[in-house]
Amino acid sequence: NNSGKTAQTDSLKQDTSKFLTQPLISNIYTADPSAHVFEGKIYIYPSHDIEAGTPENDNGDHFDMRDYRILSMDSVNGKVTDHGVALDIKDIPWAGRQLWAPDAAYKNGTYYLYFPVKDKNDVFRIGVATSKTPAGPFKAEPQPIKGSFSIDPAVFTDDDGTSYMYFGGIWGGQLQRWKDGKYDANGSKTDSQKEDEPALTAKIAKLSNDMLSFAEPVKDVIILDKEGKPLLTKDHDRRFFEGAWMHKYNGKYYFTYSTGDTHFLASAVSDNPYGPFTYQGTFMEPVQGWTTHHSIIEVKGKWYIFYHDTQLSGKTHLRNVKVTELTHNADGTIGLIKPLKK
Ligand code: FUB
Repeated sequence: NNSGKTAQTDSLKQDTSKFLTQPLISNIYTADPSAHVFEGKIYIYPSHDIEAGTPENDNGDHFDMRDYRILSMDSVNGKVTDHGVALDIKDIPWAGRQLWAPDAAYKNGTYYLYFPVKDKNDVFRIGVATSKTPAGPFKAEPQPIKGSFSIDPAVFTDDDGTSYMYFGGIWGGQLQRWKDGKYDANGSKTDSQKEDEPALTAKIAKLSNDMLSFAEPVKDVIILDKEGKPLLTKDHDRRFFEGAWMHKYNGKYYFTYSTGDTHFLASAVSDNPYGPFTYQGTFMEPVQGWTTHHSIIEVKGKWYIFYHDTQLSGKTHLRNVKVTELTHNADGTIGLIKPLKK
């Protein structure tokens, strides 16, 4: 989420009847909710939005978050517990600024918190921290994950126990500045500049058995249209922007993501976790706020999407997390969600 632009819908702030759902908590601002069922409860790993006083710009500098707080619920409509600070930026040795959208995973008695933060050279990298309990506190590894870059890690563990990290985000997420494994500080601030060529892609890498490093070189997550052609840079309604998530339903891999400046959540499907994925369509219309960022989980046989908007503040950088049910249609697409009542 990188723009100073304010969505038209911001005028709806505070009018609760206009919203499909209500914020899960209102004592703090939260965004980018990555939800998981751990130890029989729903745990939510969000960004913790604050009024840092950092001026707004197209790089998203106003998203100047400094710690993570983890939430949990016994059930989807149950009471929400705020577990307090799980990781503070001052305890991440290599961090510079901006703790953005995290995710979490569990393996062999350890919980892993994955997080993007700019290093001391102002380049986004992805770090990992560990804990014996899902709500932390988490202890950060001394260095970022080797070979990691950009933002928005989403870790998916397949039925065979293999874990993969999907990641990346363009514009303020810096993905467009990485070519051939090197960062170009003078590169584009937005998309690739080649409008008629394949769009920039999210990235994927299998994780090592100890979940602390990439087990293979980073690969592209290709999204094809129904004719089998890659989505193009100029196709802002459909191309990947940020906020990847993976879920498996009926044996198919659903890669879901935000289209950023066009404000949609979109899905693409494959028989393989690496893709290529075939674009299916938009499954969530724009929220109040610049964009949303989501996760999808199954709880007791029903599917839910966790997402955010700016209902409580009306301000782009002070968001609140929400949840609503998600459905899979008989044709394999995801049912369209309208977060604002018209
Ligand atoms: O919260 C900061 C950034 O905004 C996230 O990393 C993006 O996905 C967007 O939600």
